[in-house]
Amino acid sequence: MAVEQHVTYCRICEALCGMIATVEDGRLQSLRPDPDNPLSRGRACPKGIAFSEIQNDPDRVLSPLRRRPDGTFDEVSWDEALDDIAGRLTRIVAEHGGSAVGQYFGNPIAFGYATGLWSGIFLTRLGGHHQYSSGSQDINSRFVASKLLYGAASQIPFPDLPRTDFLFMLGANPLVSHGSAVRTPRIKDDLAAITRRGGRVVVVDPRRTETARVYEHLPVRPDSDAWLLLSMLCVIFAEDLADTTALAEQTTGWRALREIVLRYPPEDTRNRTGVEADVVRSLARDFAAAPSAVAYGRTGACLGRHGTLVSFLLDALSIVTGNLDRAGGMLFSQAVIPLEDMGEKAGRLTYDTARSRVGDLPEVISTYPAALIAEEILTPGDGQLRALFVTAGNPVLTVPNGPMLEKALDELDLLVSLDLYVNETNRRADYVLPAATFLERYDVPYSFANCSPTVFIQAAEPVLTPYGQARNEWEVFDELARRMGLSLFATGALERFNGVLSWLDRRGIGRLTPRRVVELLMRIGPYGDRFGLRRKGINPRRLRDNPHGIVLAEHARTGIRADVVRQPDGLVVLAPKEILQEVAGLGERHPDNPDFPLMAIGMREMRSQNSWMHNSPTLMKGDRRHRARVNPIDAAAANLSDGAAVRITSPHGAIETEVRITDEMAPGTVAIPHGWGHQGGWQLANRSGGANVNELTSNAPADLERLAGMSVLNGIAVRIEAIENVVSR
Ligand SMILES: Nc1nc2c(c(=O)[nH]1)N[C@H]1C(S)=C(S)[C@@H](COP(=O)(O)OP(=O)(O)OC[C@H]3O[C@@H](n4cnc5c(=O)[nH]c(N)nc54)[C@H](O)[C@@H]3O)O[C@H]1N2
Ligand SMILES: Nc1nc2c(c(=O)[nH]1)N[C@H]1C(S)=C(S)[C@@H](COP(=O)(O)OP(=O)(O)OC[C@H]3O[C@@H](n4cnc5c(=O)[nH]c(N)nc54)[C@H](O)[C@@H]3O)O[C@H]1N2
Ligand code: SF4
Ligand SMILES: [Mo]
Repeated sequence: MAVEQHVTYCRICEALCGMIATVEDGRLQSLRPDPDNPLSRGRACPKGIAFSEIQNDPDRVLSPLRRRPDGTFDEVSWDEALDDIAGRLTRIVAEHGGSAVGQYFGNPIAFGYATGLWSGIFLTRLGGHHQYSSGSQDINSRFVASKLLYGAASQIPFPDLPRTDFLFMLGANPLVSHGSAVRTPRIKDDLAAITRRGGRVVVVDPRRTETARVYEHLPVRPDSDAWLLLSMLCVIFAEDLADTTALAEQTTGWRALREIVLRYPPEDTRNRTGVEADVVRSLARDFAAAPSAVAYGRTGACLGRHGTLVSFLLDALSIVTGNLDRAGGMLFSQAVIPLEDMGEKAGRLTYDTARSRVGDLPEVISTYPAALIAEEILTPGDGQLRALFVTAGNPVLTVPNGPMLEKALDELDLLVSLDLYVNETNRRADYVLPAATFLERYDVPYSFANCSPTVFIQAAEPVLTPYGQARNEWEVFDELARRMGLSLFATGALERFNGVLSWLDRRGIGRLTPRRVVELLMRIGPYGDRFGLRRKGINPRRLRDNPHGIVLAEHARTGIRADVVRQPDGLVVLAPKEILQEVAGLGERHPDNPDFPLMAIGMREMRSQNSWMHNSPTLMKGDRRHRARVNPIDAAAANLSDGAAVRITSPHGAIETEVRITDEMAPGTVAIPHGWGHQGGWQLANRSGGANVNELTSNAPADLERLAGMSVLNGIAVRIEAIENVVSR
């Protein structure tokens, strides 16, 4: 028997930990952490190790499935599936135009280089505009803040963790999430090192999280961060703690920002945030006085009613204190593979160049809020959505108002999904097409991998031949185009993507594959070998010879603001009109309602990954159940005991689940994990119970965050009641 060891890396979350795969006769035996990966150095989390159970899952979809009228699936050949899909798409486009076709791509797309690229080109080639992603439930508010500040939506500045003296962390729980929009696989060590060298880590969170427990916890009312940050900035300006030299050199509009924030002294925002004024004052002073400091936020910053504003103000805090673009502060992300740079240069990473048909919300990098999909399907008229691809996503569980979306999907003329499983979304699909796992494909990371304090690159060859009939997603889109008689690279299709592909195409480099594209970009990028002109530069061969990855620079570059900011004179814009308006409208939509006295927020669990790892026996071992976390005071008020079955009701829906009573929650606040309540082809997940928290959230256009069209998933008004006849176990 041939037993092989392959060096690879995990692509479940942004840490991208190095892994060693043991393969025997073409089957994966196990995964273990790679001790020789320079960044993760032998660390991985339980999900990474347990991915072997996803790879080998008997419930995995391994051949194309076609849905019968009774809702069950038949296995069909790729040819049958692709011919039928191509034929139906051709008819839909002929009858209704390309604008009737759309796609939703989910979170796992961010961890491969090819799928997003090719599926996007395919949709553009058809003339489709209905582009949606998990981003509107995750990070689009961050992109918009970056567009407003730096003129570049893809510019995601990140904390220089190895060198900072003060990390102000708001709405992130990296000891569980392993870091998002900052790539540091050993984030536990990185945080510990900050306090070890005498620095501080302050965690602003309504819940005393796993991270908050280890560091300084500042509890805050859900969805009140905008007021907290305005007050911190107010103190910094009012007490002359701002670094006006840096402001004059790096920014425009800071005086206008100062004027606005001076209206929010901490004494006035206390009722909103629940944070005492003297606490805000000393925090602001300490942050400004620290030798270096950085403010960082993630989903807890992005998913409230003012997600774009909060992301903006977090950056402003670092900038105003002179901590932008310097060691220990907030660093600009910089690509090794400059795909986004090309997009920025070509002006393709747009914001608000168009508005949605339903809801009048802005486009963010050519995507619209996924919360609108249901209404876009159900609303007749020009541009009505009639055919949808769902690639690596499960929006019925992850997008607000899952039940409405689920019903709307049935109204589509064609629903096609590429996935590893039959999930709660694609069980409604006409076709479920088996996708290759990350171990079955070549990869090299870009996008979020650019948010790395250490500049690093690693490419991974496939570890396994795809199981069954699984295929790379990009090849499926390539093949569909071929069967529809379309050339993906004819004029027009490239418009959205940037000049680079047409540039490559014009140079006649042969058949364009995504791998060719990234390898070319890598070679002409800032660390590339320029086809031999730069002797130490990287090229595909060097990556192959160094499978554990290559450290390109110990520290990400500083002093690059003028090169990366795409605003006039390379200056950061601190008072864009969108933000001024947003501040002016603060509080207009505060959901005070005596029928719903509690505020629900989200939480992530160590052994879950959004909705899709609940079929792994190892991860589901022990007492794994869906439980809402409730403070003892609120539990007593509702007469709940620990483990009680409860009904949680919001103005938009109701779910039934169980409670865990814990003082890690502040009174008045409830935390509910998302991604539960399964009814797919994953049998263990189905048996594990729980409920879909997105039955409580709203998809009404008026309820979405205004600047980025973000789903509001935190700060949901709810009430909680015991269910007398306890649900059977
Ligand atoms: N209430 C609430 N809702 C939330 C959140 C929250 O905090 N609260 N968080 C939001 C966030 S941050 C996110 S990112 C979204 C996630 O939203 P989604 O991306 O819609 O959902 P996932 O659960 O990540 O589903 C991923 C799907 O991809 C499949 N998959 C995994 N790997 C691959 C692959 O390599 N190829 C293919 N083709 N398929 C693959 C899985 O089987 C699964 O069906 O959820 C959001 N929803
Ligand atoms: N184990 C595990 N890891 C994951 C995932 C997973 O599902 N499981 N998902 C991955 C994905 S898709 C993402 S996007 C990242 C997310 O990475 P993180 O954002 O670091 O993860 P969360 O645990 O959601 O942290 C958000 C925090 O915000 C807090 N919060 C909620 N509302 C508010 C608020 O109004 N104000 C403030 N200040 N805080 C608030 C929550 O209590 C929570 O602790 O994690 C990734 N990593
Ligand atoms: S933290 Fe876990 S899930 Fe994320 S990349 Fe590392 S091993 Fe994979
Ligand atoms: Mo996410």
